[in-house]
Amino acid sequence: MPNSNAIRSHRQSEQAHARALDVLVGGVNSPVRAFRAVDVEPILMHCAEGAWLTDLDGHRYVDLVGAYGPAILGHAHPEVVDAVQRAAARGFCFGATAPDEIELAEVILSALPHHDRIRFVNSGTEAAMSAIRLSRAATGRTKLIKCLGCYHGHVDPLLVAAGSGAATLGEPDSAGVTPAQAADTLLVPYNDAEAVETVLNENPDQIAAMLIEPVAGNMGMVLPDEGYLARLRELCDQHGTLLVFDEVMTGFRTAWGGYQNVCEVRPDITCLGKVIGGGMPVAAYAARRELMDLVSPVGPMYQAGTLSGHPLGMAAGLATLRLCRAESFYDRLHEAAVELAERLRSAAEEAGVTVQTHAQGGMLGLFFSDHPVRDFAGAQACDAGRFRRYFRAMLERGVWMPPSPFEALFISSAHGEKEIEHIVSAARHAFQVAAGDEHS
Ligand code: KE4
Repeated sequence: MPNSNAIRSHRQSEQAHARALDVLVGGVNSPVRAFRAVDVEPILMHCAEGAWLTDLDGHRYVDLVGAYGPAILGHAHPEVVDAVQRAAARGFCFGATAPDEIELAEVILSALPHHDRIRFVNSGTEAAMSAIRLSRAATGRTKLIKCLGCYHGHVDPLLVAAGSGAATLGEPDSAGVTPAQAADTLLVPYNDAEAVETVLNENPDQIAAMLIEPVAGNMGMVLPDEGYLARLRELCDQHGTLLVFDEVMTGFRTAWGGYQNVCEVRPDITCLGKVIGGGMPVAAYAARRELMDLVSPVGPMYQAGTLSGHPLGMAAGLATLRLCRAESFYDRLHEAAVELAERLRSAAEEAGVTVQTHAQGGMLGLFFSDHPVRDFAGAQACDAGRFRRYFRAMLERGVWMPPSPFEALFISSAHGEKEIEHIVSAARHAFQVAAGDEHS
């Protein structure tokens, strides 16, 4: 039974955060960690192992953030730690290609039937930025389509009504993105193929690519309607527009390879990240050879990176994917996510609270909404007050959740029965709190 740590102090976190505020913008290196959406003092972490995190004050939490996706094996998996340590002992990076880059590329491409070349970069943002440049280089067109509520990193032309952090901050357009940069990006609701058809028809021969998260994970988690992604494939083929699947979050998280192997829709370009680096800064973009051969040094599209294909990241990624390749790894993860989503839904019902839940592979979503959520407008209409109360109550009961209603939840292969029971038991209490009013 999780004991409440509401009475426990967070003094070490408070002191460290005060120090951080003097040197790091907002005391963080990524906005969501500032806990602005939940109006709670940020908590800083000391360490993590398996499904558990320990904060600076020694409080322990079952992790439902998974570092926003990478920690599919849980934290500090001994085989991954060992692989990184062995790679580090050989030197960190050489300014030259090393064998692990080749091997990780082979493993990833073996899982992506429609792609036969890949380029490693260091963040999902870089992968999306490169995919945009490649789409424009390949088509000679400039315009892009993205979905309201989908997030592809802080790429200038895509910070136009972005989801995730920007949406939480209530600033759909980011300062510093010039009108010219935003002008080429056309926005459509997620799960609305007709809107995409209209935009393509209104901009004939002008749209280089449509970028989409095949399972949306930055407006909370929203699944694609049956046939939606296949319809996007048809429309892109009709209009000579490239279909870019941003699988930075869903890649090797929802299935071996990614959601493209679940929905069986062929993207022209795939962005990857998170799991493929096992928690190290590794991302990538991949496509068929005729597209990727446009990239330097083979083709005219320039893209480079000092630390691209970093040996320690490659080692972590290889060790992680080797373990993800285990027999029925994703089936077990999916079953656990479905079971947890179902138990959370019934715990909410016991408290008289209606929630919508989704689960796919090791990702799950929970919305405080009486209606199914299938796009960003639906996610924005959810009860933010209930989310805030639920978040705080879960935190006090030792469950680490994303401090924003516009994030997905993640479980790992390290989440066993004990962790699931801990989460559900905390949730029973937290839904009671959520059901109360803001001042309860
Ligand atoms: P990074 O540049 O943060 O490595 O990746 C950007 C990105 C691209 N595409 C998708 C689908 C993503 O989910 C992300 C990053 N996801 C967020 C979580 N919603 C990272 C967490 C954060 O911003 O701190």
